[in-house]
Amino acid sequence: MSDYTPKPEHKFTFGLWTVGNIGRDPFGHPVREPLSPADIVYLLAEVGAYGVNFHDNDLIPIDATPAEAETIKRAFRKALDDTGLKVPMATTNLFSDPIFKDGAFTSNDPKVRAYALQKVMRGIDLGVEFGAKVYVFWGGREGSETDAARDPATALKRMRDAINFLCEYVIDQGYDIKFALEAKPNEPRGDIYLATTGHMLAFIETLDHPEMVGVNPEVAHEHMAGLNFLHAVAQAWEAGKLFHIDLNDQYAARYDQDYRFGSRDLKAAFFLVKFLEDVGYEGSRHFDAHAYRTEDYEGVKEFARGCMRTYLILKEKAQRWNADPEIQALLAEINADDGSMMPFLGKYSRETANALKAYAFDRAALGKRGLKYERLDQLTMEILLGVR
Ligand code: GCO
Ligand code: MN
Ligand code: MN
Repeated sequence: MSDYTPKPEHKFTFGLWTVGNIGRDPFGHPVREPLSPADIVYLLAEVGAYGVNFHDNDLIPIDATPAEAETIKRAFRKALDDTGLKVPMATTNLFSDPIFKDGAFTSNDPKVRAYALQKVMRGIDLGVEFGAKVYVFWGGREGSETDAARDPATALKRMRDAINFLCEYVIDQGYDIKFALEAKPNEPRGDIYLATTGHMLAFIETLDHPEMVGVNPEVAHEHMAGLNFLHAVAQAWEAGKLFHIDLNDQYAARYDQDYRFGSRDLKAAFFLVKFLEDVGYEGSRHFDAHAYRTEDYEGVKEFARGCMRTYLILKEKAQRWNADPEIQALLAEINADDGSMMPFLGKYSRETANALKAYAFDRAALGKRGLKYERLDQLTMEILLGVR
């Protein structure tokens, strides 16, 4: 029997807003009493998490006085010291307060845009104070219900100006923190700008300091758009931009469900875990998910334990997949290469191009070849189903 106990080296993290979610939804009132940030830290330590992340206002309410803020920070710091939990990531709430109803960085009101910058700078200071090395930007309100309100190209320009400003702030302060941009197609706005991880990756290249900025892809957000999450993650990884990841689960074409990791599309979760482990991703495995609204705090703990346990089970399944002789034989066959195309598939030269144009391919034979992916997929399913 394998050991699926979470350990610090697994880098499992949760947000204060995840296990601390009180179960409010657009149709119903909270179903759980709020916990203090310090209590959430103790809860996370009990279930075996490595770290805890926060929005500025998860930790310190937006209207707290400096004295109240100090008291909260002291209790939070004590809980971190008592438990050994780390704060690898922090972020800003740029969506709850009415001031952000039409966006933060992209608002038409310059005062709102400037306030958003002020709030993020203070949030970065707070994150750095607790040791965060990644700062996430999720622009939940950066979008529209009607494009009459704003030209979306103007929105992008404002977004760029804001991130450029904040990169300079980090440099100026000498902080050791990177930015990770998180895309979401909709909810709470009708449409959110920069809707997918792919959009974000393209946007990053237009910034003044692209080296400081990566992405924070989230399973649910790509699934909401009907996309393949692993493909987004792989593109980010390949570009050196996978700075953080939000793990959860979600049915496509529905409201933002934020289910326990692996609870909906086990196969997608398997290939995701396999990818992260195979490539040696070293960042946090952050669960940005919520327990079902049916649960009390015992259920919340079950939820958190379940996220981590499923990850570790899938990690073991991935090792099994990698070690499976039949799977490996199939992969070797599928990827067989007799070297004859080597001259054509490397760097361009005029001679190579001319030789390739003149080469006679047996197109019919190549098109007839069966690729054995049915067998490969079924073997994968049998590993997942526990009979292999
Ligand atoms: C959501 C988002 C948020 C962000 C968080 C951190 O759909 O609500 O995923 O949970 O990840 O604000 O930036
Ligand atoms: Mn989300
Ligand atoms: Mn998220």
